[in-house]
Amino acid sequence: MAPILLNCMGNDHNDYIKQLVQVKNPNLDTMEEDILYHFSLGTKTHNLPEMFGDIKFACVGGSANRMKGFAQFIHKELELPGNSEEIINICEGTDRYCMYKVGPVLSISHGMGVPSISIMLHELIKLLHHAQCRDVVLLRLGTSGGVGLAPGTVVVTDKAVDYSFRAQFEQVILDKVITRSTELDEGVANELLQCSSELQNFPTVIGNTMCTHDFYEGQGRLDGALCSFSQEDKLEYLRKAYDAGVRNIEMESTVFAAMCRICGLKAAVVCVALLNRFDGDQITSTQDVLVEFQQRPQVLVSHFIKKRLGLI
Ligand code: R2B
Ligand code: URA
Repeated sequence: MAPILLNCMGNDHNDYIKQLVQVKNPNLDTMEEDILYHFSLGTKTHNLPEMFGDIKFACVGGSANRMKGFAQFIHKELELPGNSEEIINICEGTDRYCMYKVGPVLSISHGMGVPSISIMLHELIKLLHHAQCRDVVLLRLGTSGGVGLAPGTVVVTDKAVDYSFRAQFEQVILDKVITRSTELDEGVANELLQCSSELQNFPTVIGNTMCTHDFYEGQGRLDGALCSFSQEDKLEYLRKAYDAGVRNIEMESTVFAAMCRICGLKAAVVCVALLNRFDGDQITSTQDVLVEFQQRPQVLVSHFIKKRLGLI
């Protein structure tokens, strides 16, 4: 009898460990305190398990205002008590990032580009680890340039790829370039796609997302302060990207996918295409149209969260 019992306990324990957010840094165990500088939070100054232990969805996006708006939106969608207008920025001690907690949902801004989101992710993953959160899904809600898509189309990322369409992220560590895989969670992506089919008039595709280190030259735009290639060169590159399955271009997905994967976090990227890059480079839609487009990833992710919580 005893060995069977032990075995069961072992499996439960293994499952419990698997669901925890893993950090891959032995140094953290030896530190008396961990200061999450860019969040203005710390393990000694804040009770992170009490503040964040129930988090199940960490939603991130570039703009501070948009992520505040998302927190207010999800507050209404989950029909939580209190006034969504009075929601508090947990990171008010710093203006680097903003963070709002709405029930089991965190909404955090990450700024623009790989370095900015990667700093935020180091601290977010440590925060989730220190808070002993379990079974957390990370979702990036963003904007992007569409490749062969009508403006307003939502792209759920299949693979996050680099400038040469490889599903990898290169990180310089000391004097070496380390290559990390950027595979995302297929199950979550399919769940999101299913959610999109349950919404009315919600054009959504699944496709590869190319992550670049620049908005202008890095994305083959002809309208930056610098440009050394022709319209034909640009179109040829975009066609190659399209043939490699790329449906949108943004600036954070590869490092997001790579870091989540290494730390055992399920992750997805949901970005709306603001324009079709085959048609131009400038974003010409009116402010009202852009605001509505940017709400689309929020609507989709809210539907996903409500379904996961068994509310619909
Ligand atoms: C999408 O939009 C931003 C650039 O305008 C960048 O953060 C991204 O990934
Ligand atoms: N964000 C990007 O990174 N590229 C675009 O074209 C639009 C938004």
